[in-house]
Amino acid sequence: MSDYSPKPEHKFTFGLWTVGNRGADPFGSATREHKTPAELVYLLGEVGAYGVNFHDNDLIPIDATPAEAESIKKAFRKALDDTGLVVPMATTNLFSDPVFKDGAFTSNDPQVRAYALQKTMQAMDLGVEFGAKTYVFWGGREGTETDSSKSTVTAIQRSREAMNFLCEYALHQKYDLKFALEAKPNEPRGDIYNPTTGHMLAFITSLDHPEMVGVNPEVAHEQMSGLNFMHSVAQAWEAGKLFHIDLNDQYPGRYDQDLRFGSRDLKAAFFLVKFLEDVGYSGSRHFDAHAYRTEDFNGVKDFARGCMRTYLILKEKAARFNADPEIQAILAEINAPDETLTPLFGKFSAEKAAALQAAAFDRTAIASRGLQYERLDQLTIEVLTGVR
Ligand code: DIG
Ligand code: MN
Ligand code: MN
Repeated sequence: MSDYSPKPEHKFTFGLWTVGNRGADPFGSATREHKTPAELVYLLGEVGAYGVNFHDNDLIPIDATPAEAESIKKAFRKALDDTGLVVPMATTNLFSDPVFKDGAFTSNDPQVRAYALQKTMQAMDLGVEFGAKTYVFWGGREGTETDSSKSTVTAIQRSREAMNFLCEYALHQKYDLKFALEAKPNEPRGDIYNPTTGHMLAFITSLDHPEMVGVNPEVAHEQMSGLNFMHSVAQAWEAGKLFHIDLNDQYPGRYDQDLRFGSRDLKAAFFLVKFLEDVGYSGSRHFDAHAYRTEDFNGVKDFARGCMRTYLILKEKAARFNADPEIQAILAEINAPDETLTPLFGKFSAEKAAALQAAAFDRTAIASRGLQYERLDQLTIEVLTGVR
């Protein structure tokens, strides 16, 4: 039996808001009691997590007095010291308070936009204080329930102005921080600007400091848009922009479910884990998910253990796939180069263009080739189901 127990080198992290989620939903109140940040750190230490992340107000309530804030931070710091957990990522809650009802950076109210900058700078200070090196921006209210309210172009320009300002703040403070933008198509009814990772990648190119900014794709969010999550992650990776990742699971066509990792689409989760391990992704494996509302805190620990254990099981399955002789033989055969054509690919030249234009292609013969993808996918299923 392999060892599927989490270790620090696996870099499994959870947000305070994930294991601290109290099981409420739009049609039902909380089913679990409140836990303090320190209590949640001890819980994560018990299940074997590597790190813990937070929104500013997960740690320090928005109306806490300075004395209360210091007391909370002291207890949190002690819990980190006692458990050895680190804080790789921090972020700002720019969505829960009613002041953000029309968004934060994109709000029509300049007071809100100014307050959002102030709150974010303070939250960046807090994150850096606890060692965060990645700063996530998720615009839970950066959108509209009616497009009669504001110009989309203006909203995008406000987003860009805010991101440029905050990049400059990080540089001014000499913070060792990278920004990771997290997309989501809607929350809950309003349409969110920059709704997918692809939109975020395009947006980043328009910033003053694009080198500081990457993406934090989340499984559920891309799948809410009907997209192949691993493809979004691969495109971000190929662009050098996969700065963080939010792992969970999601049924298509549903509102954001933040389910335990791998609990719904095991095949998609397999191809994601295979990709991350094949390319040597070295960032946090952050589970932005929460337990079923039916669970007590033993169930919450089961949820957290399940996220990490499934990741490790799929990591082992990916190694089996890569070592399977029949799978690798098929892949080698269907990816074989054609030495007569190899010189014609790559950078353009007039000679290459002339040779390609003069070449004869037997479309019927080419089209008649069978590619063995049914066999390949069946072998994948058999690796996943443990019969190979
Ligand atoms: C929701 O998917 C968002 C918020 O929980 C948080 O801002 C971000 C960080 O992972 N994910
Ligand atoms: Mn989510
Ligand atoms: Mn997320």
